[in-house]
Parts: sequence; C-alpha cells; structure tokens
Amino acid sequence: MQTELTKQLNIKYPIFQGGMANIAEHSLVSAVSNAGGLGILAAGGMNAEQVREEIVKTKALTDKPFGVNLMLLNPEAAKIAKVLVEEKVAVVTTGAGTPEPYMKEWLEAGIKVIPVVASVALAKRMQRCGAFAVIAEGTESGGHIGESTTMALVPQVVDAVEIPVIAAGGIGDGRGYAAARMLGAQAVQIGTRFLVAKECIIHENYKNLVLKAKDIDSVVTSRSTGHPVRVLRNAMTREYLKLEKEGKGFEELEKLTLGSLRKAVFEGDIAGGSFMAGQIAGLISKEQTAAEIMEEIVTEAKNVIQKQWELEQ
Ligand code: TUI
Repeated sequence: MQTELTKQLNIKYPIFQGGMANIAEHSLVSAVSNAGGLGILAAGGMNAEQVREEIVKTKALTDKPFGVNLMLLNPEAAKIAKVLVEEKVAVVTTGAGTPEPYMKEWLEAGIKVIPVVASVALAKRMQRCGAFAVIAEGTESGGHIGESTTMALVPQVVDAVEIPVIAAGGIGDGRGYAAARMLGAQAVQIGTRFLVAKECIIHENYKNLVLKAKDIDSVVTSRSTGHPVRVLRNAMTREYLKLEKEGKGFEELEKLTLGSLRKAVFEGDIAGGSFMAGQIAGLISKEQTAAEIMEEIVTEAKNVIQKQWELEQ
C-alpha cells in the first residue's frame, strides 16, 4: 500500500480521515493515526485555544503523524494559523477557501500544506503557492461541497498538477479506494465512514442515521447562499429547502442552521440537526474501530485489484 506520498508523510496506509468540523477530535484522530492512516483534527467550530488543547491531547495519544484542518470561514482562522506554527503541526489541510494568506508562515515553519480543492483552477493555484499536495474533493462529499463529481474532478486535477493528488468524496470501501487509485490519486480521504468509528464521539442518533441512510437520503441545502452543504434529509432540511424555493434570504435561512451541526453532533437532535454526511452513507452498515475500518478497506482493495487482474489475463 506504500506510495510516494505515504513515504513522504511517514504513514503506513494512504488513507486520510477527513477533518470534519465539531467531529474530528483527539480520540478519532489518534485512533486513525495509530492504525496507520493520517488522522486530521478539525479546527472548524473551535477557537484558537481549543485547537491548541486538541493538538496537545492528540500528541499525548499518538506518536504518529497527524494533521489539522483549518476551515477558512472560521472567524478565528488567522489566530489558529499561528497556533499551528507554534505547535509544529506536521500537516495542515484547508477547506472552504484559499489558504494563500497563511502559506508563507506555514511553509517557513516546514508545515506540509494540503488544501482541499473542488476545481482544476484552484489546484493549479495551490501548486504555484507551494502546496505539498492537494485533496480533490467531489460533490459526493458531506458538508460544504463544490460542483464536480470525484470521477470527473480527480483525473483532471491529476493531469493539471505535478504534486500528489488525494481523492475525496464518495469513497467508503476498498472498491472506492481502488477506483480512486485508478484515477491517479496517490491516497484517499474518507469522512463519512469514520463517522461510525467506535472512537468517533458523535451522538448515537447521528451514527444511527448514517447506518440507516439509503443511497438517496442526502440533500444539498444552501445552494442559494453560495455555500452548498450536503446533509442527511430531515425535518430541518425539508423546511430549509422549502424556504429556499420561496426565495427567502440568508437571514431567514440562517435561523434554521445556526448551531445545527452542534445540535446533531452533541444532542442528536433528529428533527433540527444538520447531519452532514456524504452520498456514500447508504453503503455504510456497521460500527467498527478506526483500525478495523482501515484494515477492511485495504484488504478489500487488494482483493478487488487482484481479482480484476486475474479476470483480464
Ligand atoms: O470544507 C469542506 N467541507 C466542510 S466545511 C464545513 S463547515 C461549514 N458549514 C456551513 C457552511 C459552510 C461551511 C462543513 N464541511 N470541504 C472542503 C471544500 N472546500 N469543499 C469545497 C471547498 C472549496 C470550495 C470553493 C474550496 C475552495 C473554494 O474556492 C476558493 C476560492 O476562493 O476560489
């Protein structure tokens, strides 16, 4: 399973765990890193001091490399960017914007910066400003998304840049992993499947919604505000989509979503929460440890690649 990228990052498996806001904290992140993947702490939803505390806790639980995701819409982004330098974080991923304002300080500190991109244009720009790699994230992902699918985006980004490409969006098992590698990705980033990891701290109602989800149970809200977000459908999304159809503005819509991710994660508020999850939720059927999830993905990937090879001889 070694690729150029796993050697450079000093990890065993080319599997990143998505930096899911309010969800990916020290317990999940250290479990993924200890099992040989790249755990990624989410700074989304936290202030700078909380991010520092999470980094310190993670370091106490693993001596393996891990990353931190900076969601660039975070009002404390500039302060958090400094904490990442002070804490000498190995890898920083970014989402929902461009990390250009922070690139200089991060590169000077020797941090490997791996931005999430949803387009070829941004991937090229990230390569020019010194990114170590890019995560090409398709619209199948949960949370804030772009327009292109993983199948279309990944090979176009692979052809457009020389730095390594990590594929994200719609990958939940060994088949998805193998497919992403065939598209030219050197690694995958997985979010939704890790929601049901035993070490993931989300409310059990959230886990059960993911386990119960069918292929068509995710919807995209907030297209009208310019920040589309993929979540599992519930009473909140029905009301939200109705208001959007009626042409209601951001102020009115925000009343429904303010704090709704936290309501999902910590309270398991089935009617009012934002249960962010990707389209692959329908494939996910059991709770396992992070280590079991990764071992299963790797074994399955080897088997499907082997089987295909034999069939084609
Ligand atoms: O960031 C994510 N996923 C997220 S962030 C999040 S928290 C949130 N909640 C409500 C509204 C908005 C955010 C939940 N999930 N994934 C990475 C990602 N980045 N997906 C898409 C993008 C992206 C999109 C446009 C990155 C850059 C971009 O354009 C940047 C530019 O300025 O050109």
